[in-house]
Amino acid sequence: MSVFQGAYRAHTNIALIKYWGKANKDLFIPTTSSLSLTLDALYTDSRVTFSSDFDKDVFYLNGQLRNEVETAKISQFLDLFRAEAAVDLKAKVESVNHVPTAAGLASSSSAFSALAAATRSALNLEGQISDQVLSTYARRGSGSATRSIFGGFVEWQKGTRNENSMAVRVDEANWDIGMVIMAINTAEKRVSSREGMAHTLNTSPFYPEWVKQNMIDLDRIKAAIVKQDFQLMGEIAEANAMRMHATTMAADPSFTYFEPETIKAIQVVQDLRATGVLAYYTIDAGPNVKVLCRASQMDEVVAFFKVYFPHMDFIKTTAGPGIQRLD
Ligand code: 2P0
Repeated sequence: MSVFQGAYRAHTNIALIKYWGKANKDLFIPTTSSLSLTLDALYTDSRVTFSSDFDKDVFYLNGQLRNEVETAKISQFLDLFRAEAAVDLKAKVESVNHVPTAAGLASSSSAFSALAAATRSALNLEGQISDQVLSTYARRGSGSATRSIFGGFVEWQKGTRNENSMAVRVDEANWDIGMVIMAINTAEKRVSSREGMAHTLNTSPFYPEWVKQNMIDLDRIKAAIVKQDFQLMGEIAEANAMRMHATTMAADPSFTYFEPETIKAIQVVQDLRATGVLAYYTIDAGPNVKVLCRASQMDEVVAFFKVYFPHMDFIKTTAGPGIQRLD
């Protein structure tokens, strides 16, 4: 009997310059590059065991055996590594999401980067697959997973083909950066990001402008990060998020991820900023608002928000690391 095992942790990331659309659906090549902040408080642990004793792949998430559809996605993902290692063993995948239940955050970024790293380790592929190359594997599970291989600020360079659509480290983000996440609605989203971005790309007349502007935003935010210009970084991130959401509103039929509380939270961030606190919002394919602020001012940000949202759950986090080996 042969048994191979690997276990890794990967942290979730939140994009400051968004990924919103695929140039190649099968390979997950995006229409634009994007840039994110990896977060310390939210992560996935994944353990992969390959054994000649197994006759099919099985997938446990948070201790529960998952259905065939979900397992088939995991199998396809594992096949990329099985091909590279030239092995034909079936696997047991055990993943645990350490995302506070109230977060209501999609965890596909941490899930597929943790799984990619655990599988590389189990099959002893470290010599063939560097961390950067590993990001091209993670990408095939979910686009945002590309960026979770590394910590701090990370760019996903869109590239032109499978081999060069990859993550690149930008900055460790160890300069007083925090994020406060507001759990406005933690229910399953009505339009998945995968469907939402495809529908927007296919029908929104704003989409080509989004692609052009995203390149400008990316160059500007990288310059702001290098200079550690927090205010400029926040302003660009906020504008970029709104530009992404504008494309959805101009889609046909139109849709939005915003809920009434999302708009209210945006206004609270603007009011907070008027008091002199550097705070900027970003919003993904759901109603929850994430506030980019100084780590040293996160308590102040939460206290301000509590006045308007007394029953809301808040998660405070600083920048997180890249993939980490477990055991
Ligand atoms: C991002 N989002 O850059 C953007 C901003 C949501 C809005 O990446 O189809 O789960 O698996 O590649 O990565 C969420 O989409 O989509 C996402 P797939 P994914 O973070």
